[in-house]
Amino acid sequence: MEITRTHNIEDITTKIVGNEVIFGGWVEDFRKLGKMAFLTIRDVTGLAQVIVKDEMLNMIDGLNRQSVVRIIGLVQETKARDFKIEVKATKIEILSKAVYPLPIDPIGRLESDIDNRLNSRALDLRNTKTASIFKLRHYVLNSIRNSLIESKFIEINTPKIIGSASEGGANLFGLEYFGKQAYLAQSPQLYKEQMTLGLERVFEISSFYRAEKSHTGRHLSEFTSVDIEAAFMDYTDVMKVIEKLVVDVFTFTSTNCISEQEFIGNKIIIPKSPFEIITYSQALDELKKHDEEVEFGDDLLDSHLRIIGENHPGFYFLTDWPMALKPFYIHENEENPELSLSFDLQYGYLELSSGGRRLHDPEKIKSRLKEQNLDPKNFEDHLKVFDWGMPPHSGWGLGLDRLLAIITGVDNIREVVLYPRDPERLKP
Ligand code: AMO
Repeated sequence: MEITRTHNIEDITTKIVGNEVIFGGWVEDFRKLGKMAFLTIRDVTGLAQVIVKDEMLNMIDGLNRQSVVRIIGLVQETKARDFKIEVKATKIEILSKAVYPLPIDPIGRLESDIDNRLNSRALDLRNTKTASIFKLRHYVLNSIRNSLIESKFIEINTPKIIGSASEGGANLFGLEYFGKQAYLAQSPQLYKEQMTLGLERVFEISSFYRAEKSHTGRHLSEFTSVDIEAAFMDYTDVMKVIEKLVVDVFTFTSTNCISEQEFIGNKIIIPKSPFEIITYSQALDELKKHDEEVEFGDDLLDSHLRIIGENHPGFYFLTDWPMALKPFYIHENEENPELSLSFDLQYGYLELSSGGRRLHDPEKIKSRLKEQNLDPKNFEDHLKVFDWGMPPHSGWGLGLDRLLAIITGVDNIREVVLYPRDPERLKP
């Protein structure tokens, strides 16, 4: 079976009228008009109209939509409204047949709910909106890498099978590892901190795992995190890094992903910087004005963040959280030890990122571990690194799937993850 092609559909243009082309794609539509038929064929670059006549009509009789064909034909001008050119087929080969009916209609004429689409995800990608979301995800990843490399960060890969918790004991997936207890990493926290000793500025983009029984549109058991860690930077410095990254990503995608924005139906608007900074205490004051009963030290609930998000639509930082609410590795504010040198980056009610300055004195880390009922013995491999010349450092972790949901304007992060994992969903 010959399978090569000479052209992608986007390259079959008015410039090559009269030429022979060989191209392949999926049958999106099929209309028979007497002794003639019109096929619309899609590949990843676009849509082409093909005119089929004479003996070839028999070949495509009964051909189901989404079957894969290879077409040899001549490029000619067309009167069709939706196309600039068409291809008059001289040969059609059926390379792969699709069943009828398909489990979902990828063209979207018949709406399928998200569960059905996720169960048939590969086919769902034949829908231009879905495909555009994942093309956009590719461009977002590309511009994140560019932004961080421009800020002199070095990309690293840390282990996902680990021997002790990186974010404390809760939400850990355990697994048996050759007779030993192992876990799936919740974040690269400990490794990225250690790497500041050798590489100073590092970043990682990878999957991490949280065994949370959450059923929201913003939590998954497996999510993609963008993490950075930087020596000689304070939390205010890494806030500038994330702000630049967000603006870079919006600028790049808003100017380079025009057709993706059209197919998705959401225009990407570059956010204004600098982002607003609201302290935790200011947030409490705002909540009290809304008659919410909150005291210093209380975590901000989803309902609280919805109120604050309404007051501050778009991106803003929430800073200076109480130490009691922060993980063991976060540095206290030396002038007011009840407060931490930390921040969350919010988009309305949605937490997009959290980060801060880290402790680099191992004795302080040990006492913080004990305060949080964690056993310093389980962190020995990590703590010894702090005796080898650990620089002061800061960093953050950003949920890539949440960023994508913001950029594409979808409510549920499952839309922007190929095969989402949640308490109910382990397959496909
Ligand atoms: P945190 O636990 O806040 O911080 O996670 C950082 C960011 O990751 C995203 N995120 C998730 N996204 C989808 N599903 C989940 N279950 C999920 N959990 C987290 C969020 C969140 O803001 N080590 C620290 C970061 C640091 O200080 O460097 C950490 O993991 O967008």
